[in-house]
Amino acid sequence: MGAEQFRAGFVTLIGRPNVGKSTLMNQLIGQKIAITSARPQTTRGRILTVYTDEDCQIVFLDTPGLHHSRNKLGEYMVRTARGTLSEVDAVLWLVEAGTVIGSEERAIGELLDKSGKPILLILNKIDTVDATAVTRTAERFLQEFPFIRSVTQVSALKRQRIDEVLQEIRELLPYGPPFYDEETVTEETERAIVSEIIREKALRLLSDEVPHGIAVTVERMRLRDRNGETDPFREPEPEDLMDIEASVICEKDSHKGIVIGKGGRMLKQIGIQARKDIEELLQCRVNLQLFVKVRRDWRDDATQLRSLGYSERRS
Ligand SMILES: Nc1nc2c(ncn2[C@@H]2O[C@H](COP(=O)(O)OP(=O)(O)OP(=O)(O)O)[C@@H](O)[C@H]2O)c(=O)[nH]1
Ligand SMILES: [Mg+2]
Repeated sequence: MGAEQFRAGFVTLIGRPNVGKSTLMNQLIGQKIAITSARPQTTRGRILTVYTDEDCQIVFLDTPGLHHSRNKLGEYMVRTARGTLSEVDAVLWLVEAGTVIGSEERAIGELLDKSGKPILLILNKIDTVDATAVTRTAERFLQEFPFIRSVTQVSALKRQRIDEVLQEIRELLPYGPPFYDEETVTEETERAIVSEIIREKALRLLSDEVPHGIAVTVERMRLRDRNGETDPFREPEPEDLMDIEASVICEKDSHKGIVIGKGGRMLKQIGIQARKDIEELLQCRVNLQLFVKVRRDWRDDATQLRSLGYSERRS
């Protein structure tokens, strides 16, 4: 393929919380970078990942779900998602396959129409509803939102028709050289991915209101070789040990005990599950130490949000 025929561009994934944006993005690039959970508002920031093959490069932007925010964190999340619309060549609008159009879909539809970008509707979770319901959803969306370019029915979870999505995007991208070298999968730092993995386990294991008020910071990552020597510039080898110290931050004193659990069992479980994924990510052994801290009502505190990386000043 000659350089003049290579296509490259940016695509954002937009939709309500919990529709499967992060799951789909991970499937599109073939690697788990963004965390996912059955809880709405799992993704809190913009996550950039890269798909590259011999004739195109697609830079994906995963975004937080659009919702009526009830605190400053929520406002930041919605601003972040909307902000991606001006940066991209096309938009994947994700909805669940059985969705009945309501005020939320109309608000998102209006926003997307105004963006002037090509909108590809993705009906996700087709494994959960029957085929006639999926077709009906497609018809209703096309009728109500005539600006939609195409409709693709997928199951992100079951990896069904993922290639069709890539094909739809490919045709819309402008000709041009790639933005990233072909090995690049994400712009996220290792430290950021590690803290997200820990947050994912907390989201999945905790219940009620507690997990929504959780943030995670990684204080220290230090690699030791078999002899206990440390060298910050070395790539990890399987026999090495990465010492990681991280804090699980909650927003109320009463939540601290819940995160720790009876006899420390909850925190231990979060640690065990996180360590497994982190070892896979880093390809070395991991010693993970978790601490629990309280930062009272941090989700509505601008200073706290900034220090946790939930602000536009993040580079
Ligand atoms: N059955 C089924 N479940 C799915 C599918 N895709 C995603 N899910 C599930 O839906 C839930 C939400 O998935 P996420 O990828 O975290 O959704 P999201 O849109 O990124 O959510 P936010 O980050 O909160 O906006 C998870 O439990 C996924 O496993 C699918 O195709 N079929
Ligand atoms: Mg997400």
